[in-house]
Amino acid sequence: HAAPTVLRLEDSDARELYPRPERDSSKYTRGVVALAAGSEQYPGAAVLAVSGAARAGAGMVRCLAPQAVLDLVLRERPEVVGHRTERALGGPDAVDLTAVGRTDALVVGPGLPADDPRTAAGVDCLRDGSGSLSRGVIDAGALGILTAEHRFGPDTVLTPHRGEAERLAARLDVDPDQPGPLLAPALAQVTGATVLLKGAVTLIAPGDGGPLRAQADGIAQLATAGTGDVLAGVLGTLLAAGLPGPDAAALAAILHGRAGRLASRDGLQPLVALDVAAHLPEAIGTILA
Ligand code: NPW
Ligand code: AMP
Ligand code: MG
Repeated sequence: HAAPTVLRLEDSDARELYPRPERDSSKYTRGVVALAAGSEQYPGAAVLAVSGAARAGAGMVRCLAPQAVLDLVLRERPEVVGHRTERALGGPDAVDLTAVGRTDALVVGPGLPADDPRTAAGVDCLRDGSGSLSRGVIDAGALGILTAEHRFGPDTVLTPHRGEAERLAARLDVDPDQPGPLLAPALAQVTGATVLLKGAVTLIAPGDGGPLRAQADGIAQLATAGTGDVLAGVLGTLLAAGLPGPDAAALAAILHGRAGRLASRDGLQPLVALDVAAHLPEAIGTILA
């Protein structure tokens, strides 16, 4: 295989893509993102993902989680609408997470174990054909349940880090050892989804064989627990606003990288994941100015 052409993402791409609110926008026209995130083991992942979603400019953020997780989320982010999953789901067999109310995009996975009822239900919502929603993010624990039977459309984005990508590839009969610029398109091709492969250079591969794009503007201070959960939330908001999967993924990578740069003063000082979320408005403002 020859190495594919990689387009490097620039601020000008973000300026073009960011969905600025229109004069007559409402919270519903800007987009509603629902997140199935956070568990007893990882309650903080829900806080991080909803913070990324809210700070990226969502019209509304819903969080679907057990009460103990919602208590934590709402203490940190009172603007989030909480849905207790014990009630919203009515049991492990319930499939339609979007039954909680209007939802434009679903994020499933941050802080979720593979056997949480929300994991399979969320992935099923997004499945090609039978799914009730075509727009969403499959991250972390939800990547761990994907098999060769799963197919998605281009507005569903898988967001593995290298370790998750390799484990997924092994299950899908894709060579896990190939370099990122080959691995990301291979995973996109077999799943039909857009694949955002995270790392020092983040790669975005559309499922239809479209051009590979790279975001290399992040700083190594982003290598800390929970920054990927923030990214999943940002991406959910951009999908809820109606951006096509590959564009939403490109824009999320640019904004997340810039917020990390601002939060760490160009990499001079450490950051924590919530700092990345807190710097998203400044990242957006700086890029759009
Ligand atoms: P090794 O050991 O380096 O060879 P996991 P996770 C490998 C939640 N979080 N980056 C690595 O191999 C997440 O949302 C909650 C990372 C290792 O074996 C998930 O639900 C937080 N790993 C859950 O925790 C904050 C790489 O992959 C394995 C790699 C688990 O997520 C933290 C790690 O993958 C976290 O976000 C790379 N570039 N390359 C919270 N505060 O609530 C290879 N690996 O086991 O899925 O662990 O990413 O920590
Ligand atoms: P996760 O492992 O899911 O928490 O995601 C980690 C996030 O940090 C992703 O957005 C990565 O692109 C980013 N990241 C990790 N390591 C680096 C690095 N060395 N330089 C820049 N960004 C990084
Ligand atoms: Mg992660």
